[in-house]
Amino acid sequence: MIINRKILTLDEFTIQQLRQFPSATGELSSLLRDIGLAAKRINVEVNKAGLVDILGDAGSVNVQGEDVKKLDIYANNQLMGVLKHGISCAGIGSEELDDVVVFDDEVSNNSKYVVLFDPLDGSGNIDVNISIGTIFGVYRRISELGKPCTKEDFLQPGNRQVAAGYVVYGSSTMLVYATRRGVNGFTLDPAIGEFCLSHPDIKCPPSGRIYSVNHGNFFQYDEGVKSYITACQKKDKTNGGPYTQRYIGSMVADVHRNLIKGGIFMYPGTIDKPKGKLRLMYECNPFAFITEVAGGKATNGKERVLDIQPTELHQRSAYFVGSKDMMEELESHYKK
Ligand code: AHM
Repeated sequence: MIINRKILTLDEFTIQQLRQFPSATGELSSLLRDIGLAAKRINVEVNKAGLVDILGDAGSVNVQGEDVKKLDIYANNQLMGVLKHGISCAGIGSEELDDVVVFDDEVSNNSKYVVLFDPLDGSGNIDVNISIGTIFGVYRRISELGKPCTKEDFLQPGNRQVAAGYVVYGSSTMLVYATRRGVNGFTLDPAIGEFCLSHPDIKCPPSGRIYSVNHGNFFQYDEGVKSYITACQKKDKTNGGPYTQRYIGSMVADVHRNLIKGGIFMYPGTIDKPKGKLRLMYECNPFAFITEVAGGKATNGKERVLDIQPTELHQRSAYFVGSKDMMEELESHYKK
């Protein structure tokens, strides 16, 4: 009799990982399972977006000065809810909220972690049925256990993340998370409502043939970026011909594709916005962590993203992330 290969669910996988560390408390595994639960709830609403009256602006403007969509608020509340009621999280910071939320109760004050997240990235694409995503970074708090967490717990450089991940709501829904031990991807099986391990030990190919950038801003970019983009277009037959340009405008989907296939994603600063558009704490740091664990690189054009000391929660950063060799070629154009 042939017995089907065992499919590991997210919960089974995190428990197996935990067993390798007899002294581990299970708080991180529990936190990842909480985020998985929120992701499933968000997924249900994202899938209904074309059917129910949930589309459109909620009528408010977030701290970045952008219109807030109803699904953004829903996703934010789901994540906040699971993390507040779980046992692992002392507080959260969200792209949608002006300030951090400290869960000041007995369990939370004794929890080891704080989480920063962008509940629904690429939400401008909801109305047109294009993939969107959730991004999160997990930090061990530096304030004293037993007391409420503090702002300093959140303003840590990305290299202090203990885990980071994202969910892409696409042709299938996937949750990918990284710890320092590796990156693993889980696809949601709608039949059983579980994330199942589908992409074990993801490695970012050292090189690729895809570059992702908003070409409309080309003349606003600095010379290093323009020179690299031109080089991507001028690759000749000896090195496989010009690279392919792919830009969805939904970072989770763009970076996910490049992580799997090999490629580079760029959101450079422009003349008008020298720090670009993307948020260091909610978008850049989690993907920098995931990509580095997978073997790739992430910089702001000058320094490693994970080494930037944040000064404010909502700060922006120019951003380049992807396959190691492609990132190094970009850096050589910057040096020139
Ligand atoms: P959002 O926070 O409004 O969703 O914006 C973030 C998104 C990223 O997912 C994407 O890479 C970028 O904005 C696209 O911006 P642009 O349209 O300027 O190229």
